[in-house]
Amino acid sequence: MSRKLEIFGRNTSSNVQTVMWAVAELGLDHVRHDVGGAFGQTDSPEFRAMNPMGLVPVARDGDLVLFESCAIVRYLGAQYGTERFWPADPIKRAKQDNWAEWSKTTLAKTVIYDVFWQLVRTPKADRDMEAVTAAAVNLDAYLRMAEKRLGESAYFGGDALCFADIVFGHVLYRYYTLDFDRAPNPTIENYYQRLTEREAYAEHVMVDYSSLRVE
Ligand SMILES: N[C@@H](CCC(=O)N[C@@H](CS)C(=O)NCC(=O)O)C(=O)O
Repeated sequence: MSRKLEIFGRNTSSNVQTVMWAVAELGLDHVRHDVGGAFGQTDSPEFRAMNPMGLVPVARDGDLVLFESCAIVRYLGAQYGTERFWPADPIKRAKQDNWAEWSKTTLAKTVIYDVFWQLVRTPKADRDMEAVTAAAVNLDAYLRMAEKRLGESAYFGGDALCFADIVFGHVLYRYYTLDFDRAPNPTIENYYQRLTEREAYAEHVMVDYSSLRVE
């Protein structure tokens, strides 16, 4: 079996983008296969053997097959990350992982399921705009929590990007490009601006999602 890292998943998936951004920041030799969405293939027995959920992303690294975007990012960090990206000290790492887990389960969940799905993937007539308004209030509160932390250092790990920034930062592209009312938050806006200046972020996260739009 080839040892080259393989990522399975279409580039328009925010969860695939999380993984691909990490792959690019770590400079890993890899190949990405277009799977999922219009590309299909997620119901094939071969794919289900890799991810019984039939979802992207999946990563294959030699004999190791992984699903769940954050588990993949953590693996890449542990296997290939620099000390700044994935600290060896469990306490230092846990303090960052705290924010990574929160970003995935609270922040990204709200942006993707309560806003993105309503505004992009739901026909206009069926959109629940009250849910979007409620989500915007929650997101303002969540980002003020992150603001407190990011007011202390440029990134979650200090002055360099770490794995927690990948999980937190990937969803900001959709947050800032979706058409809904956002409360101002200069600290997070400044952080996002710095991400957009990173080549890996621009290539793998700032991906046009108009092909997913239903009217
Ligand atoms: N918790 C999973 C969620 C994976 C997921 O929901 N993937 C979506 C794309 S973002 C998917 O596979 N949708 C079906 C498809 O693309 O065919 C993760 O973080 O990897």
